[in-house]
Amino acid sequence: MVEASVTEDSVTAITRMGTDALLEQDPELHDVLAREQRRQAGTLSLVASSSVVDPSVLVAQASAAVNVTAEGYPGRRYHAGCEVVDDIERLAVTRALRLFGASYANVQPHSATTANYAVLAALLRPGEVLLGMKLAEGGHLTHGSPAAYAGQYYRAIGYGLDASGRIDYDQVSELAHAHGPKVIVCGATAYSRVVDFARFRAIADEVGAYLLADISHIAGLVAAGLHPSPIDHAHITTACTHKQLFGPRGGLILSGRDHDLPAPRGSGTLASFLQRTIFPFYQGAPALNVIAAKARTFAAAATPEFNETAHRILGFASSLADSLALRGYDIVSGGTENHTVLVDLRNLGITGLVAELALEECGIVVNKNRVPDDTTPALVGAGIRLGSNGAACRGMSEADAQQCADLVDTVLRAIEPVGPREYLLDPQVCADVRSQVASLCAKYPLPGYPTEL
Ligand code: DSN
Repeated sequence: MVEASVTEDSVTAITRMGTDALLEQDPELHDVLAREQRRQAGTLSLVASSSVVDPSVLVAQASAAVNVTAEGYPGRRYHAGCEVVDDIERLAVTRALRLFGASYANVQPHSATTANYAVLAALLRPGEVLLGMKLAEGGHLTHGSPAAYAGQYYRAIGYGLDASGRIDYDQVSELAHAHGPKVIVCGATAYSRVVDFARFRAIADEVGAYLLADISHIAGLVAAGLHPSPIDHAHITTACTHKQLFGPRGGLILSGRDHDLPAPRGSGTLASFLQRTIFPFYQGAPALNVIAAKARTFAAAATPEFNETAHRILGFASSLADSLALRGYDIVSGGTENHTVLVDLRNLGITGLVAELALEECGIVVNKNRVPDDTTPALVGAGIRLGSNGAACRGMSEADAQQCADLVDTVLRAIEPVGPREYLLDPQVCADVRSQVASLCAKYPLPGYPTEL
């Protein structure tokens, strides 16, 4: 039995006792968790949706707040015993409002997918029209993909990119006028240019649609003021907290100047509608431990250190895109204005899957991705998506991005494709790149994580 030390505070004690108990009672699971930590420390993650969560966020998420069942909202719960967790949720809401300059925040969604679906399910009846970005051109499953709930329960219309690889706003306008959507979704998962939220809102107003901005991928840049904010353009903004905010896996709903519009189809305001939308309409009890971790995340995202990281996110991605372009790579849209670099590999004759596998063999983690006019299956992809969140969080600079581009280039050019999924790779190239990746990772350890593993 692991005992608490009298000199420790309760949070420190439970964290230590928990890890000691895990080691003692379940060494098998402890070993896998330790292995995963070592894998992250020793590999270069260029996954655009990846994150490095600060240990203080991990501790908040592992806190005893998880034990509380608290359906409802602070001060209006359906269970007793919520006095303290109410303070946790109020703290998270206050910090979210301040961080994004919003007038309304709901920190209960379990993910951005949940947040998006809750909002869509509340605003749309099955069969009504939803206009969102096509998954294959950079959108998200929840924005209306035929593979997902949104694409199957609503009449989902998709917009895409123009010839320059930017959102085709004229097409958005034409489709909106032709189909009269009730909701227009903007925001993307594989798009490297600034989103013109004001233009989306103008189109939404012309056709009487609600505008939903999903900023999951760019929430950190928005919070840092390095990407225009949708808060006062969109009626409703959603985000996840685990990508560019470096927080726990979870979702967030925000609203700005429109929060006190009359509620759709009923009484109250848009804000009270959104409260009812998450609970009781779509979710049950919230995860208060995750909300505690969100509170920690929002505070950290308001610091000058976070702002420096956000600047590095932009600098690293831009330098990576430029360096790869100089080496002959076809960068979708020709560059980047955020953290994402989408590389079309068709001119190299290798698939995204083969590139992903070969890079991972060499210690570089990316994800295969479809690119505009891609005819490959989603699990193959004609390109790869790179991102700078992880590297920037580790402190890597624009010069490091050039070295990363060199490493990626070295691996990709050494690939001998054998099929869409199979390839050969010179073991010496692999060993050389792995060794350079190990040096980079040692130079830039995961911030706040132990270096001796
Ligand atoms: N939305 C997916 C991505 O961007 O990778 C998963 O988070």
